[in-house]
Amino acid sequence: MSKTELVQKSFEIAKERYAAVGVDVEAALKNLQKLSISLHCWQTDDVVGFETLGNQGGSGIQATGNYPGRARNIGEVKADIEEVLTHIGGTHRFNLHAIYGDFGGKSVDRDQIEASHFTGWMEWAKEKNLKIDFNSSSFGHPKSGDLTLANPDKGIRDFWIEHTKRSRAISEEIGKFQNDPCIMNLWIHDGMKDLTVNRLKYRQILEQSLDDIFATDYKNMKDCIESKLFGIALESYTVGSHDFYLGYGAKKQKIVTLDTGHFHLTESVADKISSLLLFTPEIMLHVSRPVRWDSDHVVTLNEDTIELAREIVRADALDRVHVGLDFFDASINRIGAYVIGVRATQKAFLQGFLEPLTQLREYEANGQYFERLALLEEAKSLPWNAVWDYFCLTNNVEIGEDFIPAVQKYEKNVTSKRS
Ligand code: RNT
Ligand code: ZN
Repeated sequence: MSKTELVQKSFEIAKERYAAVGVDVEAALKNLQKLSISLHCWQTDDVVGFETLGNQGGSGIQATGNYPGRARNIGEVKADIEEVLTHIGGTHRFNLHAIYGDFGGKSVDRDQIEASHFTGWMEWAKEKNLKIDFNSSSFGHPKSGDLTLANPDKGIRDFWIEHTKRSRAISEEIGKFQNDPCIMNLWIHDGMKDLTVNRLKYRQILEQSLDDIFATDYKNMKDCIESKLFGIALESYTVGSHDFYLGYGAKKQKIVTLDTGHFHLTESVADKISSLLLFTPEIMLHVSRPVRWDSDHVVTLNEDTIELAREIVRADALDRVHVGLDFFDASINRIGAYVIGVRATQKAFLQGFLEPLTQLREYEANGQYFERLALLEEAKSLPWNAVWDYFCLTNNVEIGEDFIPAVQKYEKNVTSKRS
């Protein structure tokens, strides 16, 4: 039997198994097809970007590894993303950072960036049927230091306020151009390596800076604010903590970004979805994988990711949740890293879509908790993978591990030739 026939046959069997527990597999496939994942640009080049000075390092984030083949210019980033897209089904988005502008070899400081630096990206994205999301970049700059928007020094603070305002204006232009809101994420590393006696003061400054930044209302972009537990060399205090942004987001109706690597390792990010849905307008996700700390490992199909996806599906909140990825592993093939991470995220959502929710909720309503737990357990081994293979087949992308040689081929022909 050919692989195609095998996949089709397994799919037909899976469909019946799922129907027996009340799950409509075709509906699940439709939902998966609609799931648009924002591909972060920064896995292509280890978060370096294209400013003439280059990322100056530091500022709380760090890519580790020196696997050959990093993208060195905009053309290479585009080529790499185009390659990634050939291995994943669905229609997706592309998440740009401000430092990835097309500065034409000129030194354009962060308080000088304009939409014109991103028109090339916009045109390319349109051609590739991608929608663009955007991020202001506070890190890796001579003025980054330990404090940016929360800096008591007005000169430095104003520089970053200007950068962030411009990032919002650029996002608005992108949103207009693509006729779809550009989701702009604001993450700053601000914090302290050692103990501070001014926790309140920096948070007050940050609140004021944000109020100033958000004073202009836009129609074609949406603001997200991303918290963090700690950054490298900023271990003792983070100004933009989860409590801070949760409070700010609830009060000012801003989208709170949940980066799955930004919490205590035993804290459930999945559990936060249902609360945020009640008090903030929408949710942005940075799906990542922390290994012992915010290590930004490639997303895999682990329990945390599956539970996160399930919670979104259970809350019927797909139209209010933006799914983006955030990892940067410089120690393995970077294109392979994307393909693994996107496919793992899709698999997690597919498992969410295939959950026998009606039956589970019926058990719960009846107080049948043994039955609920039993079905939850059995659902884990229902043949979701047959549905996944069918999704890949119908999307004309590799089935299972067949994407490995495809990625190897690109490495041989393209990335291995970069010095
Ligand atoms: C850092 C945050 C942030 C960055 C990107 C590059 O810890 O997760 O989202 O990873 O903006
Ligand atoms: Zn993040």
